[in-house]
Amino acid sequence: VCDETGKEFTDIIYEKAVGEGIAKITINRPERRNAFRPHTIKELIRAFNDARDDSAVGVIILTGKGTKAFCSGGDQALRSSDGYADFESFGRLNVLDLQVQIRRLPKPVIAMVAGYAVGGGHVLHMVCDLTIAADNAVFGQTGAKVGSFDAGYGSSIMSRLVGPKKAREMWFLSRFYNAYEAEKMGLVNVVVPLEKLEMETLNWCREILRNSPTAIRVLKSALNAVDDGHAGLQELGGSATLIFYGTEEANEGKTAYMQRRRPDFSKFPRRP
Ligand code: 2NE
Repeated sequence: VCDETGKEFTDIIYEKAVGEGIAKITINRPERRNAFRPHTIKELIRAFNDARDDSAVGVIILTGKGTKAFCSGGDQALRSSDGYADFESFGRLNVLDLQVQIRRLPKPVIAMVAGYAVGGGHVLHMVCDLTIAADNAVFGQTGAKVGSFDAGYGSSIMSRLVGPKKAREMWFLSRFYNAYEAEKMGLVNVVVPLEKLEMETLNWCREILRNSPTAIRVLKSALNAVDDGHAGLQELGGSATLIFYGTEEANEGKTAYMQRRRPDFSKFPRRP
């Protein structure tokens, strides 16, 4: 599968189900339990951009290759004094850009988790809108053990999902939790047998795709708005502008400007 520039991906697999409205992005480093390097993140960002811009896509699945891991976080072999470095001499934490991208993407992103979702991989599933877990899934933060932390979404979203006490437990103790414990904690939406994971995820996608894309777009930004502060309100506000541009009232303003006349908004109601 090629990306939009025609270059082949090396660290991910990017697929679209033609006529279905579903894109699937798979982290493809199973020999490293799907740990990501900066290059992996760059490819993920390109694939998510493509799925966002493709109006035939309504839902995006994020997953990991194989059944052993969704993602084990940053590739520790590439960790440097200033982030993670692969082909470049300086390190970076570009996974933070990916988290923001998923959060602001106006389409639902579903994490389909088999095996380990740990460290930065655990944060990735948390920033997705929904998580469907296989019964072999394992969740946890390893930061305090390996000398790392995510003090951004990795902390604040977790606290929202599981509550402040449990979030402290997850981060301070670095314990792992099985799929059923994670479900009980509110970390995942549903747990299914491993062999049914893909089918169940597709069913959730299809149910979403039957519903109004605009309603879902506005709901996603509304559900994030308070937590995301000014950026969250800006995202929600952008949807309001987008919808307003389709009205006769907005069009009158633009048309009057183009015709160099005074706009006439008199016929538009001032609703209570
Ligand atoms: C994921 C886990 C629990 C799996 O254990 P197991 O026993 O199933 O597999 P094993 O043997 O540990 O791993 C298989 C191979 O994958 C590599 C291992 O080194 C091993 O390589 P070989 O010995 O076969 O050569 N591997 C697995 N995870 C890796 C990783 N993250 N980086 C590099 N190589 C990795 C177990 O593997 C595990 O605990 N992994 C480490 C999890 C972890 O600590 N991740 C980093 C957290 S920090 C982070 O992600 C982060 C952040 O905190 C802030 C910003 C950005 C990122």
